[in-house]
Amino acid sequence: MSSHANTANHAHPNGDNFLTHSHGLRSWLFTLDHKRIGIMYLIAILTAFLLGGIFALLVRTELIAPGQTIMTPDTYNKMFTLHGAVMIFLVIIPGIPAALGNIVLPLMLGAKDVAFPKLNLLSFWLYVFGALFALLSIILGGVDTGWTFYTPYSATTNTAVIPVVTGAFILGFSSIFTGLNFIVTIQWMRPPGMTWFKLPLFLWAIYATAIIQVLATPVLGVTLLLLIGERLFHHGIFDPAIGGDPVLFQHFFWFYSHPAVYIMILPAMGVISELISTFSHKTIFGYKMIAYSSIAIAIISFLVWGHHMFTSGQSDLANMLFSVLTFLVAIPSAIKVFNWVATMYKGSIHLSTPMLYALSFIFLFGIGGLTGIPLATLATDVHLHDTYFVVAHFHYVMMGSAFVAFLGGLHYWWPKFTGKMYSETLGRWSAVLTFIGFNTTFFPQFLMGIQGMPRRYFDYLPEYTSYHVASTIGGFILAIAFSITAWCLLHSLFRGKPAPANPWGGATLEWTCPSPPPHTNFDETPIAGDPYDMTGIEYEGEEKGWVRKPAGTTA
Ligand code: HEM
Ligand SMILES: [Cu+2]
Repeated sequence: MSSHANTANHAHPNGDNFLTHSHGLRSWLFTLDHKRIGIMYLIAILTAFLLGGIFALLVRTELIAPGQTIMTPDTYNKMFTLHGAVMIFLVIIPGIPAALGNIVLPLMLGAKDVAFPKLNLLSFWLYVFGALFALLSIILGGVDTGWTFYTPYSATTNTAVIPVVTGAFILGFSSIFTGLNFIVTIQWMRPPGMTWFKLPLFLWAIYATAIIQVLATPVLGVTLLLLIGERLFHHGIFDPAIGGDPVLFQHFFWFYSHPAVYIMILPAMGVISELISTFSHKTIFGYKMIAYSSIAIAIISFLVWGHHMFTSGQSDLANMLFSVLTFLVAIPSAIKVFNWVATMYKGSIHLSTPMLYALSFIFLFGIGGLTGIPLATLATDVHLHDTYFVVAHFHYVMMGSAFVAFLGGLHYWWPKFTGKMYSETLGRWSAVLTFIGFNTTFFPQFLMGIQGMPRRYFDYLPEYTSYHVASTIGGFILAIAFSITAWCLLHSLFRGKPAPANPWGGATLEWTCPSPPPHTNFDETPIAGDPYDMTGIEYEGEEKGWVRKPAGTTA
């Protein structure tokens, strides 16, 4: 039996919480409080998302008709490069771990902070610094290599490759330090009672992600340094004109970037495990399998990079092995989906805003994951490679899954760290509209991809027009949906009702401390029980939220 504290509904004795604990800009910029660092990440990441979103809308507007619409081909190349680089390196990779993870991880552990608070602050500043470097390239005229920086083009183009690549290099350190910090925190700071198999699944996912961050990111760092070296000193590693091998760059790049896609999706899966259980008011089905599958995904993710290079002239044997290994990823992914559905089965499902995002995730990840299979199949990939089919695939997994899970998590933990409830009506509308806008944008891209529309092209044949028009309209629906989300959340800060400690009925430890939590989270280290034990958690109205009744007092 778990012994969660029951006092949580009452504000902290002296009314102190981490938001009011100290005042002034300096108290934020140099804070060592993981919650404040998480919030600063959140603001930075959402700002980057706004910027990346504007680039996306410009790209989609250009593509609404064949020929030139609003920008020149050169500007178009820079626009999709910036869009991709900003969204991947500044939004999706740090989104869940650095922002939500920072806010929630110590709370879920009943801990006062992460293991290395100063390193945490350093990670944040490295993020800001790296982002500024990357954006400096805009002032310097932009970059046109695509987010993949493929050589030899990236070694020879006269656009601002070096600042962006340096930015990505610095961001890599931010990611590595966050990973290290989280590994040590989860390893050493679990409270009494929290054995490995009592660890919330979000934390298993963060742990698995952190391992990838620490092991894969250095490879990207070295690769990017070599690329900078190639440009500055022409040492002939990647550029065939001076004796280099451009395919080597692809190997190095994907050796990081495939695992990186799991840096994006694993934490998302972790969020979904929490949401599905809480909003079904049921213990999670197949806890151990979900936990093991996170680790399995992390391991397999290192063995499949070659599936990005089936058409690069790689040997047939390598192609076959990478194809088979890629199919393996489907197994742990499917295990998770099965367990989420089984958790909902006969649950008492509440379609609150975060749950709508979770359901969207399951659907969109289903499509994103399944469309990976024809890409992993040699015969079909030769046709689909470098078409819009790939673009649709990775948007279903990165935006439809990882970003939607981020939004789900944001809405789930929002009342916890802001202390405010947002409007459920607005929240649900924006979740539904996001789902509609997303599918309108990206589903047509599968269809045109199958028919041969290449990715990254400025112009296209007239027969693709209707797909592009639909896709552009979808993009603007998404823009409306995100504006509603932003309004809904910002409005709650000023007008929202105060949030109870546990507004949703979650059983993990973060719901036992007040909303917003005090500076040091918990007065005493709580004793952890089963993180998905919902027995005795009952709803006591809007003001009190869900309260765990001591054993024996419930029917
Ligand atoms: C779950 C099973 C998955 C399978 C079997 C799979 C398979 C593949 C394959 C074979 C490709 C290469 C296609 C080509 O370029 O011809 C690919 C591309 C890609 N996938 Fe997946 N994938 C899966 C999940 C994911 C996830 C979860 C993410 C991200 C969160 C992701 C992100 C990407 C990206 C970003 C690319 C293309 C990058 C680029 O060329 O710009 N995939 N996927
Ligand atoms: Cu991959």
